[in-house]
Amino acid sequence: MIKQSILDALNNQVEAEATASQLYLAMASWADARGLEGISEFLFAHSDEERMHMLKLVRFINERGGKAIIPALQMPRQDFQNLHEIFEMLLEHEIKVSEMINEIVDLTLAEKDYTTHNFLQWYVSEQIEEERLARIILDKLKLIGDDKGGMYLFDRDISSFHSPK
Ligand code: OFO
Repeated sequence: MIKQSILDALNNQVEAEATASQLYLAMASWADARGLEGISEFLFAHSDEERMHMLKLVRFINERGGKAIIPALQMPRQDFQNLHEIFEMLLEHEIKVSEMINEIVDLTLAEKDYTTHNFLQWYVSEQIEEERLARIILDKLKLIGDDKGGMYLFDRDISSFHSPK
């Protein structure tokens, strides 16, 4: 049976993944309303991925004899200054999620819960990839600056930067 401390941490993570999904959905919708087709598709897909991360946790908790808690969420930001702000926020959020995952990994070792420890390794790798991707995108946005032609190409090519898994 899964320990309560691990259960609480995993349920907290369910909320973090759901929050990320909603935030990226709000960003996607913002980009969609501005005709940024490639960027909105990328963000819609990223939002779906975060929901999948949440579902994976929900299923794992229930399989281990715990009870997954489906949380109420706060309304995410609806408006953003520009793409730079969006991807800065996204990177910041991913860094926070990585820290949370690492803390649960620490806890699983302290509690000798090697099953959950093993399960979390997928999230550890996933976070490396997501942070890497967000940094690549931010670097490209910095290069483009206010260049409209560059932004057109960025919007066209973003899907080839590898969507998060
Ligand atoms: Fe990108 O956060 Fe999920 O794990």
